[in-house]
Amino acid sequence: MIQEQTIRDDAPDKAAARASLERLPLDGGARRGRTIGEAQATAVNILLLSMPDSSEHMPALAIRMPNGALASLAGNLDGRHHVAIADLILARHQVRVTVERLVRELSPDLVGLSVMTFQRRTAKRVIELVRSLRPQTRVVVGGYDPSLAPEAYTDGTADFVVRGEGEVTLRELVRSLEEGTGQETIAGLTWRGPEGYRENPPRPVSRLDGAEIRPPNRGARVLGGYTLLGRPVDVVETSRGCTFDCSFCSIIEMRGRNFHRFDFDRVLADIEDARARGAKAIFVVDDNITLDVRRFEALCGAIIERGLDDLEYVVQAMTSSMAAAGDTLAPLMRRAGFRYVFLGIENVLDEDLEFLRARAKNKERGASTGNATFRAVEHVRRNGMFVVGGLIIGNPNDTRQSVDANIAFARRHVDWPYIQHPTPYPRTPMTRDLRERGLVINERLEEYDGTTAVVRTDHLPAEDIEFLRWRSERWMKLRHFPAALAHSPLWVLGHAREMLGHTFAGSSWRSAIGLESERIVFERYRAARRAEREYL
Ligand code: B12
Ligand code: SF4
Repeated sequence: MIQEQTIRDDAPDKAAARASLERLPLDGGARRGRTIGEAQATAVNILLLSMPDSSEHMPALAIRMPNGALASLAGNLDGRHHVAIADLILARHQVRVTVERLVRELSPDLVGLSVMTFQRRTAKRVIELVRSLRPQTRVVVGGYDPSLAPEAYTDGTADFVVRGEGEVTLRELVRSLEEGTGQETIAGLTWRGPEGYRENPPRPVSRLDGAEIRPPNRGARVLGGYTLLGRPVDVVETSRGCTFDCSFCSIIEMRGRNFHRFDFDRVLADIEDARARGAKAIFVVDDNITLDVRRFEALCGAIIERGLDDLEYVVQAMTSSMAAAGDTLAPLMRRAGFRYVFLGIENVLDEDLEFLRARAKNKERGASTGNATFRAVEHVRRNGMFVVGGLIIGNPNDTRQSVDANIAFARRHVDWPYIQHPTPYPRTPMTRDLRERGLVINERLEEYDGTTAVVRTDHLPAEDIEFLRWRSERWMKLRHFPAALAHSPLWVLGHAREMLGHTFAGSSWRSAIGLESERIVFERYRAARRAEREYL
């Protein structure tokens, strides 16, 4: 019942989308009016939400992925509780009406939100809405933004902030609410007591080796319509953590430098579960799966052996590992069903890699040969997979020439560009550095989506950097359309107009024949992005 519900994001009329919510389970409604803690040991009604905000590179029209954290959290609550997951990306044009409906139908005792920094403003608006609809509902926030900037939520916004990994912390929090006991002993939790907020000690990261972290509960999802270019998509994790410390990455402050693996039985069962629920594509969300290349190869072998190679996989990989192990790894990946490989190239210039603390990425077997990136790209492409090229341009010393060099590289060597600008996320080393140099020019966090330049360089204004990226990336993306068409003809033909509309947002017939400058088109594109960010 729950799984059958579908809000199609591209549904032409809102009535259809509303109708698809008609069948939300009503058991929560029967419990309306009760407050947790009133009764001893009663099940808690929990609603978990992820935010609708997406980045330019993840157009919701074509890519709507579930938030993996929420299913994992749901799978780790005690079975007697009622839990519903709603990924608001699936209802991005009807956020208000969807939240109203969910709160009315489910009467949640606890609403949990998963938030990235650029989603903070939307999260606060959603919380305000929830509180206005049901004042007795408690609010817990988690994910990267609340973990790394808890102070943004302890101004009355949230009742609880879960810092770092959430499964065990949330489980203990829900138990404490159910039993009416306090939160003093729950590691990793910041909570609101009678004398204000209190920050409990951090929770050590889980080693993922026992039964502490149970498998995800995808059955708790109450909205449908996940897609990756027309294929139903799900997410799976096989490991957590990374031992590198790139200056722009939030991972180290989030969980320290470590790497823990789930065992293969669990991973394969998880993929099977996703497939049984209809997934045809899997996004592997590991922080850095290529830290243990031999294990990754063995995993590909296990996927093939278990017959799970009929799915299509997308994964993020480190260039140095791919360059060094590509001879054996890349053919295995292809056989296992990998199609898109996101390579964190970051930058093709050594000086910029130094600033990003990512020089290791261009090394092969520890030697600074300076061409690991090229070798990695070659391995991926030679084996029939596509390179999603992650580059960061607009670093402090970047000049027009260095920006152009990276764009030229992307044009030649990547199949789908994923070019971003340095973005000062809370507590990363890069953020400190950029602030000390006075380079941050934009404090509107909702624009910290990676493709809005919010940092200038010593030589270029932020707007020019973004313009250069935007101008070239559109055409690079267009080049991938034939491959997408060959792979998913019906879907691409059915959505070609909208996809082109997204890629060339801001263009008009006047700009097409040269009567309007690209700068004017760029301004229109930026205005459209600003409007898009107003979800409620
Ligand atoms: C996979 C991934 C993606 C996938 C997302 C697929 C999906 N739908 O899940 C893709 C490629 C689409 C993506 C895109 C982006 N990502 Co991303 N992504 C990641 C990555 C690699 C892993 C995240 C993950 O799923 N981990 C597995 C889950 C289980 O762990 P988790 O999310 O941390 O959740 C745990 C806790 O945080 C907590 N928790 C989380 N939510 C909640 C909610 C509650 C209520 C509670 C109690 C606890 C809780 O409990 C969870 C279980 O332990 C991270 C980290 C990294 N190494 O780079 C970046 C990361 C999360 N991404 C980031 C960013 C910025 C983006 C983009 C904006 C730009 C970009 N870098 O590409 C876009 C925007 C996405 C969009 N919505 O449009 C940043 C976030 C920084 C910040 N401070 O906000 C990260 C940290 C990378 C970085 N730059 O440092 N991303
Ligand atoms: S290698 Fe990837 S996950 Fe690891 S610190 Fe660098 S960007 Fe973050």
